[in-house]
Amino acid sequence: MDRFNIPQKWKWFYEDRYGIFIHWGPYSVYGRGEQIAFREHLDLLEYEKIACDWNPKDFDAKKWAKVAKEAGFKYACFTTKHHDGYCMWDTKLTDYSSAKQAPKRDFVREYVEAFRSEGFKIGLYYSWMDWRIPVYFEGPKADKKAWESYKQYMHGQVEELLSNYGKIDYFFFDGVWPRNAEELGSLQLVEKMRQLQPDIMINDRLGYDKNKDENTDGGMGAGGAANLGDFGTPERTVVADEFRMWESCQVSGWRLWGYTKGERWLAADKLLDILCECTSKGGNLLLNVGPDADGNFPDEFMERTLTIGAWLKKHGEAIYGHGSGELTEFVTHGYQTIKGNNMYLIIRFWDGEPSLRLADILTPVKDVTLLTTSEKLKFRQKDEVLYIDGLPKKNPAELFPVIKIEFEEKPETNQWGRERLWEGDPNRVAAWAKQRGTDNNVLAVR
Ligand code: FHN
Repeated sequence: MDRFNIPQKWKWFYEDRYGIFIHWGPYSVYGRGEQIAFREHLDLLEYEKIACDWNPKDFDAKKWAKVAKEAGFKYACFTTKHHDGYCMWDTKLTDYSSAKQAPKRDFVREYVEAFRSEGFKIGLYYSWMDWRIPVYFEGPKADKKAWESYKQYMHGQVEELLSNYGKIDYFFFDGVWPRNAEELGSLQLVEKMRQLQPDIMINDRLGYDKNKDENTDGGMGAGGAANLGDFGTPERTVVADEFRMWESCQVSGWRLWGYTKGERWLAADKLLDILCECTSKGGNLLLNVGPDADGNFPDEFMERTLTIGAWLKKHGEAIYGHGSGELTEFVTHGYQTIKGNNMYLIIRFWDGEPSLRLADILTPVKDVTLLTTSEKLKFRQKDEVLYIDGLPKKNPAELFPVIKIEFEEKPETNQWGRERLWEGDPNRVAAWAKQRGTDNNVLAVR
């Protein structure tokens, strides 16, 4: 049973689990991330010249889509316009676009068609913020006319993106700071978006609540609002949203989202660890890549994500299609994920012991398999503890081996299993301690 009451039209998001985030634009020419203009306080006219001359020679969205599919991604999100204001589609509302400048191409159309043809759900990213527009930062009070004109520009561009590119499944707003939902007119825009794309999912970066003036951003004004949007967007962190679906967006390098020359990279096992942590907590991972100025995915990104793709080919049932996260405490071995009557033990640390002990399991077990090798494993249950025997000494997987436990029915745990460390009723810890006694000297018979 899903933790949230998810409408059928959005089940794909909850079950696909793993998306590719593509940050690409003229900033890739500099090779120091997507925020270079702001972070290095560049002259915006100089930046604009570089941006207008930018003309990637290798960009091939079909190639991107094939790599992403092989890597096990199930949906994609592409930056149509980042904070620099450069538009990656044939917008009628400005000439600062890939269609009107050097490339003379509609990159959004090429991305949508290529990824849709490979079976991906299609996401578009759009930044409210545009560093070229002073009134975005001065706000409506400073110049009502200029504000209204920019608001119409933003709304008009989102309507273009949702009218001219077929079915769009998912929309990722970004760059809210310092505006609020009322100023952005985001709720009115959401209504229009749902008319244009009735099944679309829209994220939470719709503006701060002007009453709370909450600044819940994950960085340069993400503006994730707790009470707006169809899904939460914890950034660079894995924090389960209590009341709605959520997706953690993460960089695959150490820091920046846009292409970075000389980038340091997170290792494949660390990236897989983040994916498993998201799934075990009942959420998604949107993992980022910043293609270079010519439109190539960095080799280091492909190497790591194709390794994860190979792992997913064998172990994907432990990640895709899940309705809930871990049942009991498993941090000393790795992660648990649950799907129907099955529990998957994703083992981060292979200790080489012949048996694995899993406490607080109430439901009878039918079968246990080492998914990595498909070999059946012996098991026994006694006093709410499951013992799995016959484990190989050497780690059977290049990354994380997985043990699949098939229960007679949906697995259940007891009170201890339901509560988490240092939370809940401290008396449960006291009751556990009393089982030993109260004397602070050694009581164990040896
Ligand atoms: O400022 C942006 C940043 O460049 C990047 O696009 C991330 C991705 O979620 N969002 C903002 C920082 O929160």
